[in-house]
Amino acid sequence: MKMSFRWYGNKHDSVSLPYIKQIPGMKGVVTALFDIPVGDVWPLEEIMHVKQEIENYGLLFETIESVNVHEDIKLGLPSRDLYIENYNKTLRNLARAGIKVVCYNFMPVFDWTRTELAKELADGSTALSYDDRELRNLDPRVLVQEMEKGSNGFVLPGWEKERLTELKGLFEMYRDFDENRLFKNLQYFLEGVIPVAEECDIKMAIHPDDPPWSVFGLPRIITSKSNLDRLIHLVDSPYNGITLCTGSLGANPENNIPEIIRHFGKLGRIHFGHVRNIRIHQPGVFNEVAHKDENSSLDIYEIMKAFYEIGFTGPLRPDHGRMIWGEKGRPGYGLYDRAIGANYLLGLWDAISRGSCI
Ligand SMILES: [Mn+2]
Repeated sequence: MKMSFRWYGNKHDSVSLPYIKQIPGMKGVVTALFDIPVGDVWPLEEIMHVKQEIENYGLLFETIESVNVHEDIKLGLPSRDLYIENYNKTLRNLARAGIKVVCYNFMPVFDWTRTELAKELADGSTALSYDDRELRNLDPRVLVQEMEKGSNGFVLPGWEKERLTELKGLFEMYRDFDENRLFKNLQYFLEGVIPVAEECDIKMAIHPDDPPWSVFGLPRIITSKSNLDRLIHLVDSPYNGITLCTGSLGANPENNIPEIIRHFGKLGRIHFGHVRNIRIHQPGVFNEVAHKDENSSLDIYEIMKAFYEIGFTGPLRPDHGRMIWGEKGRPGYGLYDRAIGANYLLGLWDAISRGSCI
């Protein structure tokens, strides 16, 4: 397992590479070219520039999160062929820079969704939270404004303003869309990119939908063990894999995360780990908590044990953190709580791996 840290680049992050370097046990940085519009080819020069920046600090640059999928591909529009071609050009450029894993998601219109970006917890820290009852009464356009207001001046990936200005038209286009249709479009995309990923030796790792259920009536498909099983068989290649995000899948208590890790791990389809803890208050209502939390809904020890048991050697990162100690930054992506989280995970990993040798 290679402990990694998500970084938004010099322009878009309050956390700097020298600080990331100082986190004990930190091996790699996960990033993307955030200024390239979705659907455009990532220029090799710019990829090499970021690679250099990261490697200058002795950190690995092997994982991209994310190369986003253009909406036309999800919608299955004729223009998708051009965007798939561009995606493959990006994969080829990333391979030249030594990238091994590419994370992406296939959520229509909205990326990860929360109703509050700074919910105050009992200890005075703040965290991202979600309440289905609130979402149900919300106009999607209001949510977009709220996300922007709460973002502390950072552009939240997946919530770029330009992408969301045409909300009404997008909703119109997804009318009558069901899961099967979205799965079909995902299959078309994978049939287009997996052969290139194989050639490039880049593992594609789909991120689960967050939360793992329909929002605003839009279909969501990467939500459960059975749907993940369906995904890996759309194109039966080890390069068609998963980002196992515990907090996303875990928001539905029916998803048994350690069991899901063991199942897909044994099939060799988990290429990237996101470990985050949450507390579910009632169905559809949850907030994020510290990786170590006495009242959480996920068993982080069992989760790390499952990763260990499958012999996981890929990148794994603490996912979102709380905002603590007065830090100001990108919601979910401050330095302090993620650094603490990373070291809780590393501590568990040490105990599990050394203990099992006795
Ligand atoms: Mn995640």
